[in-house]
Amino acid sequence: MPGRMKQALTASKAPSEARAGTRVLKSTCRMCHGGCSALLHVENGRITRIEGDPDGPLNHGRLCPMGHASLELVRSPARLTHPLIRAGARGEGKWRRASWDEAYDYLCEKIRGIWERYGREGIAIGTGTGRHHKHWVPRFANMMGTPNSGNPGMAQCFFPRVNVMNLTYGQFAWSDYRGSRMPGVLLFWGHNPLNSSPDGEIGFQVRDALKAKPKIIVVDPRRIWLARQADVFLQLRPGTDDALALAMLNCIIAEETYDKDFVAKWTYGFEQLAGRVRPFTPEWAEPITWVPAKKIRAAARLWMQAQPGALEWGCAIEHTPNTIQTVRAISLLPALTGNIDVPGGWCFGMRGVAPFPFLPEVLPEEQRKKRLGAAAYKVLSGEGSRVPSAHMPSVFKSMRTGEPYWTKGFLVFGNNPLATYADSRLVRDSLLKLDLLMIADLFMTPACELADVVLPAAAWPELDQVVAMPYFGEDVVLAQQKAGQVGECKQDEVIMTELARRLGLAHCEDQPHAIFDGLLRPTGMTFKELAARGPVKLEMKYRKYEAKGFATPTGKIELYSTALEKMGYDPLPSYQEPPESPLSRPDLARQFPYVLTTGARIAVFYHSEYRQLPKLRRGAREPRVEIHPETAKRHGIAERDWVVISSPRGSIRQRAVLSADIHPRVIHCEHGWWFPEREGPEHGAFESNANVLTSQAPPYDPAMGTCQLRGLLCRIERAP
Ligand SMILES: Nc1nc2c(c(=O)[nH]1)N[C@H]1C(S)=C(S)[C@@H](COP(=O)(O)OP(=O)(O)OC[C@H]3O[C@@H](n4cnc5c(=O)[nH]c(N)nc54)[C@H](O)[C@@H]3O)O[C@H]1N2
Ligand SMILES: Nc1nc2c(c(=O)[nH]1)N[C@H]1C(S)=C(S)[C@@H](COP(=O)(O)OP(=O)(O)OC[C@H]3O[C@@H](n4cnc5c(=O)[nH]c(N)nc54)[C@H](O)[C@@H]3O)O[C@H]1N2
Ligand code: SF4
Ligand SMILES: [Mo]
Repeated sequence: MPGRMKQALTASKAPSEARAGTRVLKSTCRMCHGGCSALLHVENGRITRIEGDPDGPLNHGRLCPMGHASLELVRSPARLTHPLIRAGARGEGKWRRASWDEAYDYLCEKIRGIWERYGREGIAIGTGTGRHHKHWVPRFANMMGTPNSGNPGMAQCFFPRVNVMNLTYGQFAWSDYRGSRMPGVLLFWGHNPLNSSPDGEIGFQVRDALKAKPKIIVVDPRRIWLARQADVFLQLRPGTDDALALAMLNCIIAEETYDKDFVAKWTYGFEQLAGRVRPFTPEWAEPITWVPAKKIRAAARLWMQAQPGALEWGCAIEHTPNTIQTVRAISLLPALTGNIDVPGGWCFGMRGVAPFPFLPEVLPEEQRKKRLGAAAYKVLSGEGSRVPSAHMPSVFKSMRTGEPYWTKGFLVFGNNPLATYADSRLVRDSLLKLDLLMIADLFMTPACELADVVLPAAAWPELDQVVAMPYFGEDVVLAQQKAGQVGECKQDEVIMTELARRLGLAHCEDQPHAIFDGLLRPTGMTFKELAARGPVKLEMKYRKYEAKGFATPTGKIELYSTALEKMGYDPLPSYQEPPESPLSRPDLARQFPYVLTTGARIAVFYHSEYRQLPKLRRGAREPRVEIHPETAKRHGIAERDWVVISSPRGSIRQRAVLSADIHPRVIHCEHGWWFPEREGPEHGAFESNANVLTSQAPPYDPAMGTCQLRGLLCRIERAP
């Protein structure tokens, strides 16, 4: 190990004592995006216990309810254990058991047939949110020669923030909880990390940071637990975050509370930004956002006064068609404070692992140009993106219509498309048109029921992987270790590698462990060494930009984005009313008078997952809709009544939870619902699923192709 690196790493202690005859492996929980260190106890090749690792740098021995249910996941009798090939008509739910050889042969023959008739772009590759194999999917797509890979996140989750931060700051920034001081103020913007622990930002760290009693500002249509602790709570109308952020910028600039020296030295385009936000006063924002102007001012002042501050933002700001400008506006709030890359502020990570070999170079140029969305949405699919992805509404359209060409095959590694993409019925209609649908999953989901081939995937304690957290910060490097195997389940990376070998693709000889070792090269360790040693934490260095500037075209934080301008987009943040809202569609609002938001995370489920696990299902037996008591009364709805929630797309039912914590004009539905306990093939997939209500139709975000998942219109009535 290089000397410098050796010093930077903090070793962890040996595993805690185990029963005689038991091996204890150090691994990393991935029941969510992951990052909590866990100990896997193994007896006779079987996992017998999973517990938090006291040496875990992010969790210090703790696990959340989902982490505690890991063993139940491994042992669930509902797990898929061997490959299945469709035996009846598509979607009929009839299957025959197949060997892996048979499944691979079937897939390779179908794939070659599609290549011959429709070209390499005739197959799209899909996945879900950041699981262990998230990078392997776009890599596999490049190897397959298809420009089209994607997932229901990308345009709708995290990548608007990642790409905007790259364009604006040159790198993604994270809140700093390990410096010589804690943040003086935490701004939680559409984000509840205590429930969600997203992207390797573990909620336990945020919980610990609260002990230092920072000032708290919360921007949320619901009075979540954090809002109860807050000094200022801005209860906004869903989908109007852009207007609110512009008004805060207006306030900071008009009151001249910004750090003038830092702004002059390290930012680009201040005068243009000041000119842009001048009309967007808090008084202008009040009727749009429903937040009183004086509260907007109070939030802007507190943010500037209580520095250093950390911005904690979530996916709520990525669920409208003005995502990029919304994220841009919010991202500039820390820049004006000057507290960038300082202890207790917003910091750049130490990037402890080597760049992942995505292999963009093996995708021929003429294929890259065919990426669906590439011409229109350059921040999602083109030069503005870190991990270019296809525009998924366009991919589904190409399945249905053959425009601009046919997508005939869809190979999916870990996603339940009927649950998590907008407009579930449209997604089903699209999938039914395919010649080949393959899904690798842990369970037989309603989407699997539509497939030709279903492959049994390994769960997190059954696989090896390098985990670098948080995403695009990579300050902590951890290993996941294979501690057992259920049935014939295989790890996704192994399935992709074997398919590549049988299809004779470029780089098919690369083995997963060689790639793990390559990623770990900067640490001087091999995967085996990391696994034996346990988690390592890189020593944090601050104000890294002072040496080389920011990695943007001007070397400064681009308040005015020259990169966005070059791509033909607005270089300054702007406001756009969501396309389906009380202001933009007053005609529709007469029939659908409430503003709908969906999918605020709950502690027991991960999107459409874990409804099979009794320990977690006990925490939320049925889908729940949150309604203000006054609103409920108007419709004769009592606590626990079944409620029909309707949008212009369709209707679902969920159980009423009456709560004064939600804005009276806002309705919140849980997302991801289906009922594994119900008969297939549908398993109630369209009964209570929030995405029956959402739409993947245009307009989209002009740079990112994002559609509207929150802030839509709806109505409610008591179910008969
Ligand atoms: N337990 C659990 N953890 C998860 C997940 C899960 O499904 N379950 N999913 C993972 C994934 S992929 C992600 S992206 C993260 C997401 O996690 P977070 O980014 O924390 O997002 P949410 O929990 O969806 O929403 C946070 C808050 O946004 C509020 N909100 C709703 N609409 C709006 C709006 O228009 N504007 C504003 N400002 N706020 C709004 C909600 O009321 C909610 O309290 O969680 C990850 N972690
Ligand atoms: N209405 C609405 N829709 C939303 C959201 C919302 O807030 N509201 N949130 C959006 C966001 S932010 C995101 S990121 C997406 C998330 O969407 P997804 O990540 O696609 O979530 P799921 O549909 O639950 O897909 C996960 C599937 O993968 C399986 N699985 C779990 N682990 C593995 C594994 O290791 N290998 C394989 N092969 N399979 C595995 C699970 O059993 C499950 O069936 O949803 C989006 N959809
Ligand atoms: S926060 Fe995520 S990684 Fe940590 S225990 Fe819970 S599910 Fe596992
Ligand atoms: Mo997400």
